[in-house]
Amino acid sequence: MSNSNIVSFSIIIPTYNESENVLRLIREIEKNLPTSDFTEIVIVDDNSPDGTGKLVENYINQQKSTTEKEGSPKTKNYRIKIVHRIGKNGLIPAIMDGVKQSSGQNVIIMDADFSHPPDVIPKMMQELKMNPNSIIIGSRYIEGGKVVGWPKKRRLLSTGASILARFGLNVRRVKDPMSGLFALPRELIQNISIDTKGYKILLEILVKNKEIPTKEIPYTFIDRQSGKSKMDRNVIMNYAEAIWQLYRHGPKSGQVTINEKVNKRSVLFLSKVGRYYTVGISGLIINYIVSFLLANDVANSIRLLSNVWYLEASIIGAAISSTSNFFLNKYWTFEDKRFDVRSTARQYLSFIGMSAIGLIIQIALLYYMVENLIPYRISLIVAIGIATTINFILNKKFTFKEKVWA
Ligand SMILES: Nc1nc2c(ncn2[C@@H]2O[C@H](COP(=O)(O)OP(=O)(O)OP(=O)(O)O)[C@@H](O)[C@H]2O)c(=O)[nH]1
Ligand SMILES: [Mg+2]
Repeated sequence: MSNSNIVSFSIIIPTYNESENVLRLIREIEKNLPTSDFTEIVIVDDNSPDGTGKLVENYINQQKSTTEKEGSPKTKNYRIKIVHRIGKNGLIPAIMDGVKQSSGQNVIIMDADFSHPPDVIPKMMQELKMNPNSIIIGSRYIEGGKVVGWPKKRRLLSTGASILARFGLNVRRVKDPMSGLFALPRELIQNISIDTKGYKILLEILVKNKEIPTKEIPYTFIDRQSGKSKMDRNVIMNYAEAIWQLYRHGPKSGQVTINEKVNKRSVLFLSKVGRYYTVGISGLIINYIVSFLLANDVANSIRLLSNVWYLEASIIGAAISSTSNFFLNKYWTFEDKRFDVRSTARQYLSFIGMSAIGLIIQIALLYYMVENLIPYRISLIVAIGIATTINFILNKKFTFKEKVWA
């Protein structure tokens, strides 16, 4: 028989405008709870305009009055609690509030919209009892798990974000690190400092507890059938921001492993390469527009802005675009915000010099490949790719005086 003084599990369910789901969900959970443990169902509502909080409140009172009239059934192995918050200020703060106001030795987090089927809850409890001190994750992405009802775009977004998180943040061991359904001992969640606006609290916990064992159990995620989605562009922006902050968490925690350092460096390196390429593309566009506008298009006898010979126009185009490339790379790619005349001029000359070297490499490679019967189009792409990367490394090291691999 369970001891009602000891709460084994607190199921924390954040809600915002879930009036169509919340009571049905509570009933389903009640039906599925094992009798062996005392459980607390904690609804954390952000003052939902649709009255979700009130509904739960009434439900609890109704249960209480039945108990008073008929006496508590001996088998009742749970209680329901509602936490009212003053307003909507994000999913993670709501969850953390729920955790604080609950008392279970273990905590389970789940959504209210039936995306997380109530019948996996007992399985998760069982797993956690068999593996105490670990994180049990309801997983869509291991064998046996799946997602039903998401359009292709959202599926792609979710898979992409998971991959980004798994590899970028070094939580490779978990296939579904962004799951909203998980169970863990209270200690692992209650003292964690959450410093992101993120949407995915599990990811935070995993990044900050790399040594804790995890176990995934498959379930079928079903897209919400009723109620409104809170997934909007804001959420995506917050996610990107949260990933970035978590990523920077590594060095702050002082517990970075060599592996993470390498990981972090490679992400940083790639992000700079990415910016460099982006600037390069902007340069091509600027070059094209300037050359086009300046040139006197003889063939079509159009006079655009001026009337220069097309080769001169092209040289001016190249000069303007290398200048814009230089400033964009200085300010954005290499985040060098000092603009005093002397050092900026020195960097500018160096940048042009490196670009010239890049051009020579590009032409040499192109010549070599085409002579070796590689199709021109492919050769051109490969040559530009290699030359730009070498160019990037040269500028990183000599123009902006950064270590190549840092
Ligand atoms: N208390 C509280 N709950 C929230 C908040 N945002 C979302 N929720 C709840 O958190 C759970 C997950 O939110 P969902 O809107 O289902 O998010 P999602 O699963 O990413 O997106 P959809 O299912 O497409 O809507 C649901 O139970 C929501 O009601 C919030 O700001 N405060
Ligand atoms: Mg949902």
